[in-house]
Parts: sequence; C-alpha cells; structure tokens
Amino acid sequence: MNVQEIRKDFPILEETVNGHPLVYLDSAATSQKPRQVIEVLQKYYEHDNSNVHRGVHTLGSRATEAYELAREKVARFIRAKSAEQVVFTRGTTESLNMVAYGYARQQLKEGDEIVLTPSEHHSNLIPWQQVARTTGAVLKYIPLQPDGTLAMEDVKTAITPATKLVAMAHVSNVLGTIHPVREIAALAHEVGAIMVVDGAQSVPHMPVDVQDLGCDFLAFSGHKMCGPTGVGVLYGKRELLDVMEPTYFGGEMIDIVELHSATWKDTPYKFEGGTPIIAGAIGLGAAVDYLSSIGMEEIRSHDQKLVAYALERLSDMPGLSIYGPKSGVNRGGLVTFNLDGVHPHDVSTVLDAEGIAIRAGHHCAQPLMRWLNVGSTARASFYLYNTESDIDALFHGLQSAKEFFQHAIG
Ligand code: 7TS
Repeated sequence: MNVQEIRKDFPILEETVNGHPLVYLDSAATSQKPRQVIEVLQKYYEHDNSNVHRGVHTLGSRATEAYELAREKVARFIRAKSAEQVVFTRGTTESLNMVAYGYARQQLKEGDEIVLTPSEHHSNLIPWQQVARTTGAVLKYIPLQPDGTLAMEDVKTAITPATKLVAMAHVSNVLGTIHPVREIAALAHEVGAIMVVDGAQSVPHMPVDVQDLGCDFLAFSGHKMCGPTGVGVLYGKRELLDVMEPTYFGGEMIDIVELHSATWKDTPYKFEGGTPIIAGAIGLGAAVDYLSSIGMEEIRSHDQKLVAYALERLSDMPGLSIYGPKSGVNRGGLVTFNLDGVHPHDVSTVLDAEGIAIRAGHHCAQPLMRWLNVGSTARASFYLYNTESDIDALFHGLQSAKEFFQHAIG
C-alpha cells in the first residue's frame, strides 16, 4: 500500500488550515473523499441524473442500472448472499432505528431481554431504550473490563434464554476495542436471539464478511468509508427482512394500493419509500470500488501500524491518559486520550491552530464517558491516507498544548 500515492487521490489533503498543511485525524467522525468518488458523483449528475425504478426513458434506465449496480457492489463488499439483503438508508443511525422500529418493536414483548454494552454509540443505544419503553423488554449490559474489552464469561452470563436481541458495535468509536462479534453471535443464536452489529467503525476499516460473522443485521454509514454523506446500509438476513415492517410508507415501496389498505414490495424496496438516495448509493458504490482496489486487509494492517505507532509515541508523554486497550494489535485505528488539567476542547483548539483536526467531546457515548469517569475526551482517528508523520505532528501539537496551558495556568 503506497500511502503517498493514495494521498494524491484526496484533494482535500492539499488544504492548508491556519497556515499549516492539513493533518486530518478525524476519520472516525467522517472520512475524506477520493477524487474517484467525487468524479463518479459529478459524472452521474452531469450525464445520468434521473429518478429510478419509474420512467422508461433512457436516463431513467441508466440511473436505475447504476443504483442497482451499487447495491450489488455493496453486497459483494460485505459478502452478502444477495443484493436484496442490502437496503440503502441514510446511515448507521437510520439503519439501527429501522431494525428497532420495524423488527424489534413488533417482535419483542414484556420481559424479553436486549443485551448491549455500556460503550455503545447513542445510535445503538437509544433506539433499544425506545423499544424497551414501548414493549416492556428489559435492557441488560455486559460489563466492560478495565481496558474496555468484554470478557467472554460475562457475555455468557448476560445472554440467557430470555435474550431476544444482542446489539453491539463491532469496533468502539471511543475505545477502539474490537468485539468478538462472531463468537457473540453464535451465543445469541444458541438461545434463539438475533445479533445486530453496528459496523460504523468496522466496515470502513477491515474486511467484514456477514456470512462469516453470522450477524443477523449489520448497519454502517457511507461517509465514514470514503463515500458521500447521507447514505448508509442496512444488511439483514433474508428471513428477518421479510418479516420486518417498513418504517416509511409512500411512493415506490408499495405493491397494490387500495383506498383503505396497501401491500408492500419485497425487500429491499419496501424499505426504500420515496425517491431513494440515488447519487449517494452510486457514490458509495464508487467508494467500495476504491477501497477494494486498495484492499481491506491492507487498510486494516495500515490502521494497526498507525495505532501501534501512536500508542508508542503518546504513552510516554507525561500527563496524557490513553483510554482503551494498550496494544495496537486488536484495536481499531483510533486513540482516545486526555491531557491532565486541560479540557479536550482546548486541546483540539490548540491543535487546530496548527492545522491538526481531531475530535473532542463525548463522542455520542455519554454512558461510556461516565464509566471512564470523564466529561469528555480528545480522539485522534486514522485512515488509509494518514502517515506516521501525521502522528508526529499530533505528538508535537500535544506538547505545545501542554506547554501553552502550563504557562497559562502558571
Ligand atoms: N455507531 C458508531 C460506532 C459510530 O461511530 C457512529 C458515528 C454511529 C454509530 C452513527 O453513525 P451516523 O453516520 O449515523 O452518524 N460516530 C461518530 C463519531 O465517532 N464521531 O462522529 C460521529
């Protein structure tokens, strides 16, 4: 993998920010977009733009073909058995809400248990709280080990015959922990529960094979994997998508409409009411082509190298606390930290003055912040276009932040 060549694909990396070359370390929030994706979007709007599945005119057929081809590309990317198991959504949040509203709210009843972890992103937490509120199901949490990982013994204790649904992130957006979702899915299936995987931070960064993982649903977002914003995916097992209710009702998702009733199309169309996310899906197809041309194994090992280097450089810095597993081997490409006595927003502001973009805040994981006993944290996250020199820039930026605040505090 030639990172210097890859960097040339990303026009935004030529930006200067506050007089410095941009060092973009916020890909877990959203990734940058390569020219190959931007060009496909531009070409679509300039040459093929039309609504899909409707008109019989030439542009309509071209747009429909491109949209359905994108679905096939995504299906191949996650090794789904068929393209019909790929539903285009607005992103991970919408995908998870669709499962909560269209599946769990219909299928769960009082006393059923939903098993989660305390490190979930709010979008894999609040939908299940809503399901619990309306069905009387109960939320149960697998405790975290001190480094944020899960102990299999605790997973086995949490999953019982009352469990109907297990939901967790494949990779935590704060701790970088990679959860053993394949093993956990097998435990869920032993008791007849389904496994919902939040793949927002895994699908962009490592090979994900839904058949190998055995997950029942997988949700992810296009914008974190070199694709445009506003598009994401819900993958589901066919038999579950067949019983799952649509969330939105209206044009294009129907089969026959009478004055007092209607029937739906088959999956995935029954979930894509209204004009779908046409350009977004086509852009996501281009992103999948781009990532595949580089290779997900290569991207994963690049992330691993960067995170190991970041942990090595940052762990020696006095006054810096790093959260999550201490080794880069079984960890996603991000490092979350705090600098003693300095608010993460201030850390981020000082770094921004040097052109370095990181994220500061609660990362949509307030229960996890409480578990870490902090209000917020700073986070640097890496992707295929980052280099060790980006991490060196972070290290020097953090040193200047430390000096600046030590001086300011006196
Ligand atoms: N799940 C995880 C694990 C995430 O990291 C995110 C977004 C989501 C769900 C929601 O994805 P969306 O595309 O629907 O918004 N995470 C982050 C983040 O860590 N910083 O900004 C967004």
